[in-house]
Amino acid sequence: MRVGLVGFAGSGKSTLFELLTGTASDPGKVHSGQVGVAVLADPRLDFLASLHAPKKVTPATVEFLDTPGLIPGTHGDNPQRLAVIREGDALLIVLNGFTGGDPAAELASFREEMLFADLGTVTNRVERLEASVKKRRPDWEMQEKELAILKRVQATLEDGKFVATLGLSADEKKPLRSFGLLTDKPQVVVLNAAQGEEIPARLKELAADALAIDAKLELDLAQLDLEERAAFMTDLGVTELGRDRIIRAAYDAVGIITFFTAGEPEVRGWNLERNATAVEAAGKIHTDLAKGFIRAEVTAYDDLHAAGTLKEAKAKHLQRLEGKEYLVKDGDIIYFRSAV
Ligand SMILES: Nc1nc2c(ncn2[C@@H]2O[C@H](COP(=O)(O)OP(=O)(O)OP(=O)(O)O)[C@@H](O)[C@H]2O)c(=O)[nH]1
Ligand SMILES: [Mg+2]
Repeated sequence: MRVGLVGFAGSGKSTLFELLTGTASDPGKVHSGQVGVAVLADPRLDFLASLHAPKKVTPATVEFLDTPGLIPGTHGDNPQRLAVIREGDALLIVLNGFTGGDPAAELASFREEMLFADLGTVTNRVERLEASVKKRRPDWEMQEKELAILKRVQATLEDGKFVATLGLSADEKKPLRSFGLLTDKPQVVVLNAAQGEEIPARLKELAADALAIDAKLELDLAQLDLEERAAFMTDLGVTELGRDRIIRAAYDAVGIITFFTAGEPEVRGWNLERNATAVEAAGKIHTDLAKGFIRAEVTAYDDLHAAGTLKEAKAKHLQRLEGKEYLVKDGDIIYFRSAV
């Protein structure tokens, strides 16, 4: 899973990138998208590790992409700057809340840039297809189908609406996939503002789930040792860090859950699309495990946690045998029986 940090120049993307991934932003890499890996702190993993005493503990991770900031005013080369994140699964829009601007207006104009960039991509393709369909090339019927969908998309964008609002089926979306349309991606809106600042009502109207973080302060805090950090947090009245909330929001926006494998060699968290099946989960680990799938032995995390020990879990028969089509739940601990 890959999430692009986007926004206007100077909104704090690179600061947030460093906070999320622990990697400093490199100006030489940002223009083509710099990738960093973030670990979601997950207490469930710690509990599983305490049960199994494994050689290795591997948390689930998400990749964040630092991208070049857009220049306000004219569209300019903003579409090219945004092209860096066309392959991402979601956008994390970072708004500047620390230099006295209006973040709601900033979000509105950023969304206009997204619409403008998508409209450019789609219009380009529509024009090519129209020319091509006229020539009645061998695959013109396929192209005509694609053209019909693209024209609906184009009209939606011209109307100032996001492609996501069209509710296209998976089949209809197929020809759109290679364009990576920005307004079809899930979004997380983050206001980068001084600690304790409220999210303005006007911003909430545009993005009900917007989150606030003081990226610079949290980055400074992250550089302290635990004791100092706790003292500073008490002084500043910080009770919850924004970093973990943001990563969790990214998981939710993309629709990713975590399942676990747990044993002596390794306790590990894995990302999985919500509503994926047991055999798809096996495929995340290894294609052979999916091919030879026999059964999944599944324990719900909450049940195991309530039982407290592996022995107690066994006595209570918490483990269920599930087939290929079982829909994996967030927190499931799975052992795959496989013939390969
Ligand atoms: N006061 C304050 N300053 C911040 C905050 N976040 C970032 N800054 C400062 O704002 C400036 C720009 O931050 P960056 O993280 O580089 O912003 P950016 O979005 O990556 O900028 P571009 O890459 O140029 O688009 C830096 O000097 C940061 O130290 C914040 O939450 N509060
Ligand atoms: Mg930057």
